[in-house]
Parts: sequence; structure tokens; C-alpha cells
Amino acid sequence: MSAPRNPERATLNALGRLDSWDGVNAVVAGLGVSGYAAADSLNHLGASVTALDDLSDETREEKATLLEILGATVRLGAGSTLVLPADVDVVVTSPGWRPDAPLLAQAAARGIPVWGEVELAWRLRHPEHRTPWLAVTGTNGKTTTVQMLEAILRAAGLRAVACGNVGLPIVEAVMDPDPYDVLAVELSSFQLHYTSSMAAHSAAVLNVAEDHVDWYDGWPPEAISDPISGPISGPGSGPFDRYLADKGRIYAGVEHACVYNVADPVTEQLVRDAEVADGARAIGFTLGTPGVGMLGLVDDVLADRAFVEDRQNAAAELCTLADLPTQAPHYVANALAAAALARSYGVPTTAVRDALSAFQPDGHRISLVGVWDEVTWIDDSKATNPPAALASLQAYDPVVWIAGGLAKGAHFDDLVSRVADRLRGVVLLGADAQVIADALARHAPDVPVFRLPSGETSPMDRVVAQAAAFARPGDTVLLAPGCASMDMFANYGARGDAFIDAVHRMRRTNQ
Ligand code: UMA
Repeated sequence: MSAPRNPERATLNALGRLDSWDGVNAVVAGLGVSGYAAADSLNHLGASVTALDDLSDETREEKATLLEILGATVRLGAGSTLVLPADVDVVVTSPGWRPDAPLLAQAAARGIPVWGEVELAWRLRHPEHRTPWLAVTGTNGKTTTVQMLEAILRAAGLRAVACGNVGLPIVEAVMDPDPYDVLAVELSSFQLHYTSSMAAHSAAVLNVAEDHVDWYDGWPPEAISDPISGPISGPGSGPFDRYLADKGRIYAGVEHACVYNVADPVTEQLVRDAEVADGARAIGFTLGTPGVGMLGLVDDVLADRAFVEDRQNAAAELCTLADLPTQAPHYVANALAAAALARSYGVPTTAVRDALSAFQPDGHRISLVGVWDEVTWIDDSKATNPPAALASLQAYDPVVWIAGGLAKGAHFDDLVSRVADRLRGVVLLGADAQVIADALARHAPDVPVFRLPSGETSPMDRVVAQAAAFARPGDTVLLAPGCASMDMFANYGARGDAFIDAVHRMRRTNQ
């Protein structure tokens, strides 16, 4: 089918993978990982693509050159994204863009649909091979869960890949010439914000706690409702309501299982609020004994009482706690959620056991650095918000806590009041150290606190030396910053690496 120039919205909506997108003017907002994949796919389909990015560095220049060779227009550098071109049918935005970014605000004002790369990917599924999506979101644990899910699906002999927020753009997975049997899709709230037609086979919300407040705060009214695609956020008015509403979008249209966290009633409420397909089931996961329709723990066994025939009276064993590389409660919960999604797709229990017992989480996620002089050193640099740090801290007692960085508007009062009696000492670093120091002063006034002075030449060495000075035999020193890293490091990985290096340097010096 050939689309007329400037297709009506109805026509644009009908365009799919096998159609020619000739005549469609698409603007791609951002030339990062997902923007490049979106621009490349749209170009391949025949659309006229203009990609815009405020940054102009070597990586983006290279991508620009490739796209330009293929016929796309690219504008890079400061100011490139200020004005939406005149003749545009659709904007495909990168997830990091706030809805009030000038380009997106202009699109909304002009009635031009704004899709995320996830929305584009959903529309580009092969009509003769509509690969089902098993989707995961949550404030914390989603990357580990989606990687576990990928491992389980592969252990069952399926051609599957983890994609989405985990790193591989979904549009790339969807456009792969060799179709996948099933996709394990990690979705951030940002990605969900710009997604409206996805209907996953099954979906899970692992947990919801305040995060990304800065992204959701201060929107002008026109950013809250898109005149073409209708409301792009939930009815709530505050940043957390908007974040919650976006998380809940993952359940929209689900065909088989809406997986929720029994310990987090908000996730169950999101299921209740969702419009799902007829026959879709609500499936809970719990660290307690599972009720009918749940996965949970029966003594030390991970058990499925949802996807077995006689679930009124029986449960199927998936694996034991001892099969897992760590028994930290949040890790076990993630494993149960991944198992629930895989089981909803019909995967046998043996594949769940094989995959979970062989699985090793990525670095910087409650990973052991070493044990010296009876002190255990743990790197959980991935704990970039208070709920993640709380989950981590609750696995250790007594603990020397290393925290701080960019708080992204989060508060630490609840966290500190819940772990105060475990804390041996606290070492604070980074731009928002004072926010945590204030919470400690309010709820744990007797806990010794060291705050890294600004201008320190080897900051992580100083942090580690101070943590060692606080620690006593039997303690754990835990890097679980509860904050993003970009004030001092390129990303959480670089922060974790700096911590590991500093611990080893200290060890060598002390030997
Ligand atoms: N940009 C502008 N103007 C703006 C804002 C951004 O020009 O106003 C440009 C940036 O210079 C950049 C591009 O837009 O070149 C978009 O970058 P991006 O960071 O939004 O997105 P991608 O590089 O496409 O990566 C995204 C996800 N990033 C974010 O959501 C911020 C990646 O998740 C994801 O792996 C990738 O798509 C593939 O799906 C990363 C992430 O940090 C890991 N996610 C957050 C998290 O996990 O907490 C949500």
C-alpha cells in the first residue's frame, strides 16, 4: 500500500510493517540508542526522516553520517531541537524527553501524534508473526527480572531476547529478519508514557515507589493531554500520580496475566484499574505462602500455585532458595515475577529451575566485592533511589552504609527510620548528601556520619577508608547510594567500578 503525502491520522494509524511509509514525514526526537533504531527503521520503511538532537558528539556524528547516507536528514547540536519542522506527520521521541520539551510541546499544540520507540515497535510487529511480549516494569529490579525471564525462555528452547530499557531497542528486536518466538520487554515509566496501543501477552509491575520526580514535575497543562491520542497521563495531578499512571499503562490490553506484587498493594490496584482482554488473570507473587493464583514460597521452595491444574489443592515446585545465587528478599521476589511471566506463556517448571539456578545478575547489583577481616564488602551501585537502597539495606545487619549522589527530588526519611537500628555508620558523598544527612539527623541521630568534603582528589578512596574505619568484624559495608551517580561519575557502573577499585587498593596498601 502506498500512503498519500501527509496521511490523515487514520491512515497513519493503519500503517504497519509491510506497508510503504512513503510520504510520511517523521521527526525523530533524540539520536541516542532508541532514536537511532527508530530513525533507521522508519527510513527503511520509506518514511522521510528528520532526526534531531541537542548533542553533537562523536557517537551521534557517526550515527548521523550513516543515516544521511541512507537519505535521512539529521540536525545535531545546541538549538537543533527548538523548532518542530513545518510538515510533520508523526514525532517519535526518545524516552528521556520530558513532554514539555519544546519539540514535543509544539507537536502537542499542532495535534501531531507523539510516539515512543516502543509504540513504533508495537506497530511494526510482523502481521503474520505477531511475536508476543512479556513486559516488565517497576521502580526497582526490572532489568534483573527481564534478564531472568530471557534466561528462562531460552532454557525452554524458545528464541527470545531481553529488550527495551535493558538496552536493545525493541524496534530492533521486532525488525529482526529472523522472528523471535517471544520478547522479554523491560519498560521504564518514560517509555510507557509514550506508548498507547501495546497489549502485552502478560505484564508485571514489580513495585512502585517515588522515583523520577524531577521528570514528572512541573508539566504545563498542555503536556498532560495530547489532543490526538487523548490523555497521555492518568487523572492524578501530582508527579507521583503521573508516574503511577504511566506504570499502570503496562497492563492495558493484557491478554493472559497481569502479574502484581502482593506486598505492594499499589501494584494490585493498578491491575484492578486496568482495561484488560477478556479472560486475563491477576497473578500475585509473594515471599509468603502463595494463595490460589499466586507464586510464592512454601518453606524454602519457590512454588507456583497459579499455572497448575489443581491449584485449589496443589502447587508446582519451581526451584529452592538454595538454587539462587543470593537469597536477598528483593532478588527472590524478582525471580518469582520472572517465573510468573514465563509460566503464563506455558514454560515448563524445569526450564524455570534450570535458568534460575544458573543465572548470575549483572555487576553492581548486590554483588560481593570480597570479605576481609570478617567484613563483607557489597557493591549495589545500581540502587539509585531510596526504595532500592532500602531493599538492599534490609538484607544486612549491622551495616556501614555508603550513600549519596543525585537524589532526583526523593526523600530519605522513611528509609532512614526503617533501617536506623541496623546502621553502624554512614558515609555520604555527592551533590545531595545533605538531604540524607538531614534525614539521619532526624531519625538516627546517634549513628556516626562522615560526609565527604568537596574537592577531594580521590573521593572513593576516602569513602572506602572511612567505611573501613566504621566497620567491625561481622559487619557489611554496603554501597547502596539511593541516588543517581551523574554528579560524580559517568553512570552507576562507573561508580561501582570506582568503589571496587578503591576497596582493592585499600586491601593492597594494608597487606
Ligand atoms: N536529548 C535532546 N534533547 C532533550 C533530551 C534529550 O536532544 O531535551 C537527546 C540526548 O542528547 C540523547 C537523546 O536525546 O542523545 C535521547 O537519549 P535518551 O537518554 O532519552 O535515550 P536513549 O539513548 O534512546 O536510551 C533509551 C533509554 N534511556 C532513557 O530512558 C533515559 C535507555 O535506558 C534504554 O536502554 C534505551 O533507550 C533502549 O531502549 C537507560 C536508562 O537510564 C538505561 N533508563 C532509565 C532507568 O533505567 O532508570 C529510565
